[in-house]
Amino acid sequence: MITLNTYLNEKNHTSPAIASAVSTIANVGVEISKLLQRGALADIHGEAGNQNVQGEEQKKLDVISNDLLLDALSANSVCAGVASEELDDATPANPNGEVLVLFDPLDGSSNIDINMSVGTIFSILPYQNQGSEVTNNDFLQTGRNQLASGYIVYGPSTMLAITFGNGVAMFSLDPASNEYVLIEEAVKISAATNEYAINASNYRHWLPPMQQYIDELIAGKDGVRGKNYNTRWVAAMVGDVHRILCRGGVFTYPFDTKDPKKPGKLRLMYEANPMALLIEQAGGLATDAVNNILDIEPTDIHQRVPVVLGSSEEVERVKALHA
Ligand code: AFP
Repeated sequence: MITLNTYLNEKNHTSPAIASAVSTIANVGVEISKLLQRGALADIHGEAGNQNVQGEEQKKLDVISNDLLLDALSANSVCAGVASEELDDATPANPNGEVLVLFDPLDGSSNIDINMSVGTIFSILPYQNQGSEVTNNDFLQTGRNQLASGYIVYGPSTMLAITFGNGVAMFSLDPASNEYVLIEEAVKISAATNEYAINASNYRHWLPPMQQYIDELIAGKDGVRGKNYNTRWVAAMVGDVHRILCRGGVFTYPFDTKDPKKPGKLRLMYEANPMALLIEQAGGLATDAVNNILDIEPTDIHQRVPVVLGSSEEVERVKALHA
């Protein structure tokens, strides 16, 4: 039985600083998992009564999870600063720290109150300005610079997926010992799939190539793709990406014209980039329909981006239709 701590420290998968940051995040994940297990009894349901920088209503658990991660990472000397979906600007920590941590503390907030899967997504970047206090600009690095990325999915069991740029490992949290135990060391996504995830209620706002792609999947055996497809939608990206890492599939939150200020719903730095690295490391692809997600030059820590990721045959088809 290999625990996360053994994996991080004894198998030389990564540097001590990155291992320490991941360990801090994983420990907070145990706390969030316990709160979710108690649900309404832990007073975590309902609205917090504030809006975040994106103008979205914050749930109580968004705020609690954000505070837990912020406090724990700020107290870890390896961390130079953090950026979060729930914080307007980057928060400086130790100016001599080696890494920057970005996170979506609680992905899939609309699932909290209905006892469905939610998650925590994180991305770790090198800090290139040691000795100075971090600013937002320090975080504006492409996804290719990520030293590690991963998520914790809080479902019927709590699981953690992580990459250090050399494959994807998956762990399951043992609630008896509070240890994450390795269950799969080389996660691979099949190139072909017959499952897709999209919120189809936005169909009329999509660009014609995305409408054509989904039309093809719905046509199934009778259309150009020649096989039947099935839809799955968790409404938490963590849940959909977890399913794709487990059994393949394609997930997309594409460009849409619903709100001109939001060219896609998902955030590049703490949602799309960390998931794109996991997906690529498991043999899949991640694109905004034209460019690889990991090559997009960020201009803002909260910028949004269209996302198509998962099994390579499907992602290639979407790219071909958009070319
Ligand atoms: P939050 O970041 O507000 O929790 O939203 C979750 C999310 O960005 C992503 O995880 C889901 O795939 C997507 O929203 C669900 O969006 P819809 O509510 O439009 O289906």
